[in-house]
Amino acid sequence: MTKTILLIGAPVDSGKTRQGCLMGPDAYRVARLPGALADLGHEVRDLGNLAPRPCAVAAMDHLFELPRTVGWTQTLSAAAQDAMAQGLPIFLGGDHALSLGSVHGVAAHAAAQGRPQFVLWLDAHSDFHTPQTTQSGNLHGTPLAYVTGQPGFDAFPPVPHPIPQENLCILGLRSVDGAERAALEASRINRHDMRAIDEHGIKALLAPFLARVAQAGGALHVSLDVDFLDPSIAPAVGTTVPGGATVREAHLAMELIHDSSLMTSMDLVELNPMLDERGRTAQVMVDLCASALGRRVFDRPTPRLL
Ligand code: HAR
Ligand code: MN
Ligand code: MN
Repeated sequence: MTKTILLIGAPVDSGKTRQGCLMGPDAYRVARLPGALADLGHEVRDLGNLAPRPCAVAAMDHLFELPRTVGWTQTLSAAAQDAMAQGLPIFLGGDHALSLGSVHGVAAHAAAQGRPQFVLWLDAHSDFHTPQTTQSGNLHGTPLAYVTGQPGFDAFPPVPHPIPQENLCILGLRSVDGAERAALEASRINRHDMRAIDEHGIKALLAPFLARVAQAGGALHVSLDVDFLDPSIAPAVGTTVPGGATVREAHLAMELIHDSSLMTSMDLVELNPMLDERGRTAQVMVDLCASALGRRVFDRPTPRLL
């Protein structure tokens, strides 16, 4: 089925100290993301790049760029709610702090429609810190705590529609801090580390989650962090962790997402073009996004989730 796809540039670079993700949206354009999606028959509208709302909250010493990140959250939540009324938004990051806003916005849209919101988080990291537990002070490590309604985000917009923990699935984990690990273990979040992918394969982990989304008639937001991938295939990220997903594992995840017809919004995050090698990371992200939206070699006569 062809869709109206809205490309929303979100050059967020305030979520961590190492700069460069602000070049991400243009790298995706240069790597021909709009053309790749149009080739699949979709109507593609590039809405250009957003800018953060000026924000008057007080800076906090232990948090990097808090006011700017709050401003981005306001801007992105509003943009996400707008875009959801028109089609399928793809947020071109920008670092993962952008998901504070994109997920906040899509969750508000789903709530207004009376639909449960689900989130698939493909990442080496769990990004489940609060502003109190983060050791680095980097807010790109906090979006999952924010959108599930954890306390401690007083400087941010309130979260009237928290994502229920059981509606979240994290795949690819291999770098989880102590405080996050304790919080995750006490939570109902579905989480799978790289060992689980090694032992069971990505389909055995992802298909049951997709089946639950389908069963619930839910909206599905997919947040793809570059560092989900192994650094050997995706070097352009500030927080590389060896032992990540292979090209084929990642494509299979995207292909299953496409077969499910469930994805309603997507983030492409953490690409730092300054760290890339001849654009190969931007290219692999474009190809993965195309797989999620229907690129394939052969049709499967009966796509099956389970
Ligand atoms: N947990 C570490 C921290 O809080 C690293 C977080 C890194 N996050 C990302 N996105 N790169 O997943 O600083
Ligand atoms: Mn992340
Ligand atoms: Mn990460």
